[in-house]
Amino acid sequence: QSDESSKRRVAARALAFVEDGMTLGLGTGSTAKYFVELLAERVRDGLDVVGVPTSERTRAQAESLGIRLATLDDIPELDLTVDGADAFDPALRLVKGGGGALLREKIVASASARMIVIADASKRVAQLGRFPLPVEVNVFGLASTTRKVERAAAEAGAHGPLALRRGPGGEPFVTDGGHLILDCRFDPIPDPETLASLLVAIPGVVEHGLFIGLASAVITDGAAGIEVVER
Ligand code: DER
Repeated sequence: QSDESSKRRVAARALAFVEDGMTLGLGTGSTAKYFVELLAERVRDGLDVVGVPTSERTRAQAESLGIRLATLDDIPELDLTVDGADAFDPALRLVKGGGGALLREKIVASASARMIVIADASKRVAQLGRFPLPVEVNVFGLASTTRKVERAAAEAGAHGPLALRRGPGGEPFVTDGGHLILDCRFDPIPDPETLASLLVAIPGVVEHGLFIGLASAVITDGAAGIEVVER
């Protein structure tokens, strides 16, 4: 299972990829939180970097720690994004979105020359599907979009129940972008590429948590210690 020391170790290892003067995408989640924390220590020691946060909560954390921030409008192309993942497979295909930030995370990752994923051993899977796939949808036409997502998944050989993500009080979870999230228990996901292309063709789907061809490497922490898995 995930443990905090393992998350901190993989976050620390990611710092080795950060060079002075870099523009960085700052990820979201409990592992990325350690990366931002450790990066701030290096900034206090004089490291000169600019960060583009992938969520309001990462922005708040980075700001409070004194990391210089910018937007993708200021810097349309970044050197490196460091972010977590809910699952990664041998081809470094990811499921992301457990923290609800997948849209900005994917926009920032795709604007970066490289994406380094920091993920403890519990995220390593042989096949994607065990972690529910988040699909970010527009609130308009939700029931119709939900049906289309089910049909698209079936066409891609993925089956299972979908659930609207709700907050602690039972209210629908709303993303930084003002959208809703369907958590899709498609287990397994036999053909991620086909599922990804079918999902984005649905008008009410804003984005999905399959990150394919974006991760340059995954830093993970297994029995043999820290391991950098290159694509
Ligand atoms: O929401 C996200 O995509 C996060 O990066 C998530 O995938 C990883 O969060 P964790 O580091 O808290 O497990």
